[in-house]
Amino acid sequence: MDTIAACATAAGTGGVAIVRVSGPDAIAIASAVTAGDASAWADRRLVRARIVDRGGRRVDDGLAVVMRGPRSFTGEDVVELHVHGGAVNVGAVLGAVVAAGARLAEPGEFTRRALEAGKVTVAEAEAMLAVVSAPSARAWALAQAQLAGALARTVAAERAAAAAVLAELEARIDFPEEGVEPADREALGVELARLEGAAGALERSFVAGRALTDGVVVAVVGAVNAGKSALVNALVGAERVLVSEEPGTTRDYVEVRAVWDGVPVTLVDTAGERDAAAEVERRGIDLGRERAATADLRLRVIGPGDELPLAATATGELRVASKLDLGWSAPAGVLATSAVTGAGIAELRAAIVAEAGLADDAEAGSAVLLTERQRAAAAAARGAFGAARAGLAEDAPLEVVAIEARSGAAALAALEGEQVGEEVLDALFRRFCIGK
Ligand SMILES: Nc1nc2c(ncn2[C@@H]2O[C@H](COP(=O)(O)OP(=O)(O)OP(=O)(O)O)[C@@H](O)[C@H]2O)c(=O)[nH]1
Ligand SMILES: [Mg+2]
Repeated sequence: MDTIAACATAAGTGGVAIVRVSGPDAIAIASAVTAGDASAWADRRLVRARIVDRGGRRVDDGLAVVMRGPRSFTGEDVVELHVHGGAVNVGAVLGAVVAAGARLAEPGEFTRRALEAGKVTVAEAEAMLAVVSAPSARAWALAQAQLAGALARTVAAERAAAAAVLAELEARIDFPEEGVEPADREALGVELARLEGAAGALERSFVAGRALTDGVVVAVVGAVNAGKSALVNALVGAERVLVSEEPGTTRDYVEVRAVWDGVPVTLVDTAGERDAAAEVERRGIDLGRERAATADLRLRVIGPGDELPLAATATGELRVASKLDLGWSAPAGVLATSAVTGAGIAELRAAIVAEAGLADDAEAGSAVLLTERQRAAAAAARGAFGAARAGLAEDAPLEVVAIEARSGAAALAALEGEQVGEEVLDALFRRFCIGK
């Protein structure tokens, strides 16, 4: 194992920066760059340190601390150099550390070593990433709750329940002469159904987890002149996109960001739809359609005189009537708004947040999935427990039921990050910053 180094604090100008070093040579490297004997430093005690290059010339001065493995974040010997901030100064300190034998770390490599040392689970690493990249206080609180064990406790409880069911099933398989009493069969079925439901609830929690960490993309669509751009401006409370009585004002789609109730929202204002559009406008309409197709939600704006689209409740579509102040009556069941008077705008924001699965702060303190990887594992667990439950109900051989229950338990283990492949880890740690 080689020794890695990176700046653990954000790049740029700052009072203090922390250069982190981890690996078997960390203490020797600390000795070299401080012209001292780091092996004599007490564990986890800051010491004054002058940073020098190989020729003994002063680079910077600050503080240093050694955290000996295995009682460290990575489980290896770790040294932190607290030096002056600033990209050039940090670069010079890192240069001295590398000259003394360290290699620059890859993004997330410290956390990856912590994972390999069994210090954190994959799910915890994912929660750490969500903490450092939280776009709002609400997203941060959610991520901190998972890091503090909200998800781990739930998963541990369900894994224990799954193990108990499996033990029951296996006992029946090993001693078939004892048979399975109908009452036992029913109790096992109830427990498998409960596990299926618990895994399903975890799977669904990702709607909120994703909306809070990644945000939601809302495409604003409708006929030309429906008032889409005016509505976007009203929603964000600022004049961000062009509004005019000229049909076909918006051509390229425009993305406008906002945070409502802690939910990062990207509004995509698109070119209005009309048949008689010239070539450039046509292209703009197509680009808007393509963007809208990948949005989490489409806001269909219906102005006075616009046809009410037939697809009344297309999933992922919210219908809004505009220009309420003109005295027309909006179609039934459609939220009515006015960009001019502001009527219905707050309700529309709330409806968008609710559509994203975050109507109230029900997620607070509970187990919430933060990544697609976790969601897929929860879905696999739900499917497997469901298959086991169905198998039991249909009098399938207990071996078959046990195979499904076992794969449900394995999916719960995978949710926390046991037995996940290298590609999964590569993809995860690529999203980390260097120094984490
Ligand atoms: N009275 C009233 N007029 C509005 C309202 N919203 C928009 N308008 C007017 O309707 C016209 C079209 O508004 P836009 O927001 O540009 O409409 P759009 O749907 O973005 O139009 P395109 O970009 O051309 O597709 C403008 O003259 C606006 O001033 C409203 O709530 N009340
Ligand atoms: Mg427009």
